[in-house]
Amino acid sequence: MILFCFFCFCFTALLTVSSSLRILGSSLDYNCSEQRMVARREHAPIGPDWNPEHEEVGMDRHGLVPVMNVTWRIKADASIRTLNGSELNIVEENTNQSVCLQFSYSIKNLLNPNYSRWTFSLNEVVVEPGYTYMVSVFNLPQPEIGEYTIRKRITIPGCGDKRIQKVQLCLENGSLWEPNMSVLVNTKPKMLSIFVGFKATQYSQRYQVSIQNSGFFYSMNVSKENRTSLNVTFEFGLWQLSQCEMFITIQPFFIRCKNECLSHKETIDYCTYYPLQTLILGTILGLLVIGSCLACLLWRTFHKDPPNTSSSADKDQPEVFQLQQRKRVLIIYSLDHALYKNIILKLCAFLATKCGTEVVLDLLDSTRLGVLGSIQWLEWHKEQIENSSDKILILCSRGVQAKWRAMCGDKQVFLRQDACSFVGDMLTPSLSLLVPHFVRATSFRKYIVAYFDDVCSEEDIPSPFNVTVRYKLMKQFEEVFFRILDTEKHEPGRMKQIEGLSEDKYHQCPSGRALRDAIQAFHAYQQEHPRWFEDELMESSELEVEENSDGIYGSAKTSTNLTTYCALYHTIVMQSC
Ligand SMILES: *[C@@H]1O[C@H](CO)[C@@H](O)[C@H](O)[C@H]1NC(C)=O
Ligand SMILES: *[C@@H]1O[C@H](CO)[C@@H](O)[C@H](O)[C@H]1NC(C)=O
Ligand SMILES: *[C@@H]1O[C@H](CO)[C@@H](O)[C@H](O)[C@H]1NC(C)=O
Ligand SMILES: *[C@@H]1O[C@H](CO)[C@@H](O)[C@H](O)[C@H]1NC(C)=O
Ligand SMILES: *[C@@H]1O[C@H](CO)[C@@H](O)[C@H](O)[C@H]1NC(C)=O
Ligand SMILES: *[C@@H]1O[C@H](CO)[C@@H](O)[C@H](O)[C@H]1NC(C)=O
Ligand SMILES: *[C@@H]1O[C@H](CO)[C@@H](O)[C@H](O)[C@H]1NC(C)=O
Ligand SMILES: *[C@@H]1O[C@H](CO)[C@@H](O)[C@H](O)[C@H]1NC(C)=O
Ligand SMILES: *[C@@H]1O[C@H](CO)[C@@H](O)[C@H](O)[C@H]1NC(C)=O
Ligand SMILES: *[C@@H]1O[C@H](CO)[C@@H](O)[C@H](O)[C@H]1NC(C)=O
Ligand SMILES: *[C@@H]1O[C@H](CO)[C@@H](O)[C@H](O)[C@H]1NC(C)=O
Ligand SMILES: CC(=O)N[C@H]1CO[C@H](CO)[C@@H](O)[C@@H]1O
Repeated sequence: MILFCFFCFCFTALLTVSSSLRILGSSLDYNCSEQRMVARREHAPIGPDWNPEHEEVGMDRHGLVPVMNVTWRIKADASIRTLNGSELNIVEENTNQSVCLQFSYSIKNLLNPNYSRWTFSLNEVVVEPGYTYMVSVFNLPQPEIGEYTIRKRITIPGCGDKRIQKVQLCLENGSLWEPNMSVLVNTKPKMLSIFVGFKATQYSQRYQVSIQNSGFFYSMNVSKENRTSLNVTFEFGLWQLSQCEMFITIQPFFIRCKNECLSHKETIDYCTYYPLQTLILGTILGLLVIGSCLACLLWRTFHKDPPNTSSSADKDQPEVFQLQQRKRVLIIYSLDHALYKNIILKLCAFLATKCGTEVVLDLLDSTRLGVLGSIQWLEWHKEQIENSSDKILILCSRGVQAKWRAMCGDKQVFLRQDACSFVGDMLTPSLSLLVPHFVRATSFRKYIVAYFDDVCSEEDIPSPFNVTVRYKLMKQFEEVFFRILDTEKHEPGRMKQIEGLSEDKYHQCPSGRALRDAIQAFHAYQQEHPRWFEDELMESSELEVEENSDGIYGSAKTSTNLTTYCALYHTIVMQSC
């Protein structure tokens, strides 16, 4: 027989300060220290033991709070006749809050009428999730010497545990909230809208929904009011996005955890929603048709101030969020050598950290490149740039000149670094896409042609770019940066300067120093290996393997039709000169 010692017992209780550790149904707190009901005796009962089958932790019957039941058994021993009761102590380990109860009873028979051991239980001691309690029980009276106390530690699980997660306290802490977030991505021309829907819970009135990636962070607050599900929609211009991955977070504000509640996160890859663009081919053919009027446009561009395209482009930008726009620059280059690649990467780091410019580089955008493929990737960025004040920086080098000549019918070049790179040669498709665009008067301002004069020379600049300013890096880096900013360095009556970008100062910051070291390293290598470029060229025999693999030469094929364009271009240049 189990005797439930729940409040119907005659026990001695002393009132102390209120605490969260208490016995349900009672407003009393219990403390035995003042009154020892039974003095120590020579003939004392031996200790009790725990009932191993007993579930200790659960909810109270109203489902409001977590509770603990403590159950112990009396050993069927002759000393049972001296038994006068039991004392139970529960101490919370961190705060030493305690409850102590004395139970008074006497037993004549070794076993209860059911022929099993006498069992006592204190039910529904209110406890806190995550707290640890030391529970101890001994029988009364205690022996004169020593003690027969049994002890155990009971750790109450957190709200995540099935046994207690439904208690009010845990619900108010968000333990059962499943937002069941649904995300819908909608692509419109130049726009991306992201719908986030989720289930609200009665215990949190407010929710903060945010979306972010490395470049931006937007958030919206929504109130539940009397709805059961909520939704928010974010809208972006595609130009705002530099990474495929975005993180959506729903932060609830529950009654109990307030600002520290667990948030729910989801990652989306919007690139997978982006429809494939029409192929570059159409663009090129279209441009060839326009080609007949290129000569006069080119001529005009050459002889008057570049037109201001940025003002009209700005209008196209979505105004959903007033985000201060960072200047963005797409870098076109050739992977001539591992050391040259290092220069490019260091330049990107310098542009990003020192100049606050957003850099678009194939090597750093592998996810999107993988999704879109090289042609679509370029086409996409070109479109972005056309519709904004962003710029394209063309870095000329031996490889750029060689590949341009190959496009115009010279010997094909295949560089080792291209073969190693996951995207292959990006320069050839870039040139075939950009050169026709470049010669259009309105696009003139978008292009900045430059080369590192320590490791490249003016001869490395493909002839289409002869008509424009060709900047030497890092000597004229400041001018390049002014071009990126769309500002004139020289204005009537004054000359602007930016601190720390001049040739003798740029390496004073860590990213600038890394860039200078990279340039010097390649320069030194070139001194030692005058035939470095030839060494980087791959023989056609080495290429057999690559021919079959996709990617690299797929794009080269597109460019063969540019040969027509080369011829056309040469005639234009000659006419205009
Ligand atoms: C004795 O045990 C039976 C079955 O286990 C139970 O139904 C009954 O209530 C018990 N008797 C007492 C007095 O507890
Ligand atoms: C028990 O009560 C006495 C007097 O009320 C008090 O001095 C003592 O600190 C209490 N003990 C505990 C463990 O709360
Ligand atoms: C505690 O005892 C009560 C009364 O017998 C019972 O209803 C409840 O389920 C027990 N709780 C646990 C966690 O065993
Ligand atoms: C048990 O305690 C009561 C007082 O509560 C006392 O009268 C009685 O003698 C005690 N019995 C034994 C066996 O100690
Ligand atoms: C709790 O009691 C133990 C032993 O009595 C003591 O060592 C410890 O410092 C106490 N902790 C607090 C928080 O009072
Ligand atoms: C989540 O929502 C979907 C559809 O909106 C529904 O089919 C599913 O059962 C929901 N899941 C949960 C756990 O509510
Ligand atoms: C949303 O609520 C949070 C927390 O109260 C606050 O910090 C933030 O500024 C709010 N955001 C907006 C957009 O109102
Ligand atoms: C709650 O819903 C009722 C209709 O169901 C509507 O009349 C009331 O305005 C709503 N309250 C709030 C605070 O939105
Ligand atoms: C989004 O929430 C609005 C109310 O804020 C509601 O009218 C609309 O139906 C919801 N849309 C969806 C798709 O759930
Ligand atoms: C309530 O939620 C917060 C945040 O998830 C958690 O840190 C805390 O432990 C929870 N409280 C309980 C009692 O589980
Ligand atoms: C472009 O300039 C380079 C060197 O500055 C020169 O060798 C080449 O002939 C020029 N090309 C044209 C088409 O003018
Ligand atoms: C894809 C494409 O348009 N290829 C064309 C390239 O040019 C040759 C002749 O110049 C055409 O036959 C191809 O169709």
